[in-house]
Amino acid sequence: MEETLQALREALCEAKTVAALTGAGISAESGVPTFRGKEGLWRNYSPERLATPEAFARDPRLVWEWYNWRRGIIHRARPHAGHLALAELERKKSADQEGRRGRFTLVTQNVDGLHDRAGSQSPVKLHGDIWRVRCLDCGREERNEQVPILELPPRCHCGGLLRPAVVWFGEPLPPDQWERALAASAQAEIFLVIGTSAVVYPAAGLAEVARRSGAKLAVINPQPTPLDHQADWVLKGESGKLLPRLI
Ligand code: BJW
Ligand code: ZN
Repeated sequence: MEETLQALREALCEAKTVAALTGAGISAESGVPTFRGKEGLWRNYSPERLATPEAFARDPRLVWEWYNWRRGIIHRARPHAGHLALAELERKKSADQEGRRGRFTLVTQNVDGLHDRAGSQSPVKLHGDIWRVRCLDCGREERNEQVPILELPPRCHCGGLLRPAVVWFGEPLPPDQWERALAASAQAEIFLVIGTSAVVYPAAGLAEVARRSGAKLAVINPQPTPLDHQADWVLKGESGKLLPRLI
């Protein structure tokens, strides 16, 4: 493990462009539940049964109860040393390096905002933001930090139903965020995959985009992932412990 860490550390130092894709696992050590695995289930509902426009249409109150529960947990959570290490890597890479400017792009599937709170500058948010809501009728989107939202389901000034401004199954990702993620992945010399089961597309496909464009791949996860066999480095462990040691 120490050898792999050291090899990746040296490669990160050398690389001019680095991108990272994070998932729910990076927030697990902050106390935010992941989606999959038995701890990921909420009242026996899987994310595939709650995170869909059909589920919201059928029972907006039930879906909002799930989001209320998660907003409470995230509100109480704090970023940990792993989130801070990624913010630090970003600062290191954007500082002038021997006259050449490096770049680090953080792409997250998480909606919790913990990367922002750790100091990352405008991370790419592929799946939206749990602290924003959008009206089904007039389309107005706004920040909403109420914890918990008392009247469920909440309504817009226009009377329309408000939904969380997140990306559910079957919905397109925000085009501007997707474009940024694609560009960063295609340009990366090293692509880090941290705390994601890498089964939800198109996000998981970014690793393949990076690799086909010549990037080396590193996976940081205590469990196996479908990307391990194509990775140049596989670090089996928790992001809160490994990332500070790496960076
Ligand atoms: C640790 C750790 C520690 C634990 N340290 N690690 C069939 C085949 C292929 C694709 C499809 C298909 N059928 C449908 C699709 C497409 C679908 C999809 O991918 N489905 C698959 C599940 C099969 N994708 C979509 O629908 C996407 N949209 C789309 O494709 O649009 C096309 C379109 C185009 C044009 C018009 C219309 C449509 C949208 C996907 C949206 C996903 N949304 C969610 C909810 C977001 C909002 C919210 O948070 O409420 O996103 S679902 C959920 O999964 C959430 C996550 O971001 C996402 C990924 O999960 P993640 O982050 O990987 O978490 P887990 O729990 O899976 O894994 C945690 C990992 O951490 C584990 O590996 C642990 O080991 C690890 N870990 N502790 C490090 N301490
Ligand atoms: Zn409205």
